[in-house]
Amino acid sequence: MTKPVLIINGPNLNQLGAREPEIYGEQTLDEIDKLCQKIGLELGLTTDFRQSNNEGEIVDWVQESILQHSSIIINGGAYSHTSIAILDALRNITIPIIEVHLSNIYQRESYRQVSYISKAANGVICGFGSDSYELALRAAYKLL
Ligand code: CA2
Repeated sequence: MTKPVLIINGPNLNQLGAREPEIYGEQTLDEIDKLCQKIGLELGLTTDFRQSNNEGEIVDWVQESILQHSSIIINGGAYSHTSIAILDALRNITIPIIEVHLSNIYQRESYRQVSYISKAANGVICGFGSDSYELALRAAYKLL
């Protein structure tokens, strides 16, 4: 039995659907969780979907994944652009890591165009709204 795919969502992503739908889409994070469960079922994968506004908690989850999960999908939110702590934690694991973003960060402000998480990820999917998560799950499946 394959271990669950850990899907980590960083700061403010719990607010999805409330503002800026033109950038992030209209889905709530709960709806994205349900989408991931549905795609996971199709692929024979279980998902463990989480959100935190705290950098240290995300570091703890990455460390936990070493024993508990088959792969990580991570939308680090704004921490993607700032957190060496999350990068160090990701560099210390060997399971596949897929970075996702709802928006195309390369079309946005210059400070969003750099991601520390990318330096540890097998690949990056961005710009497809909630479909970024579906594509990331399919990528995780191929890597497993
Ligand atoms: O495009 C993405 O997925 C981001 O990771 C989303 C982050 C942003 O800081 C990254 O640069 C790109 C922010 C998510 C905040 O989302 C909100 C949505 C509605 C209302 C408030 C926040």
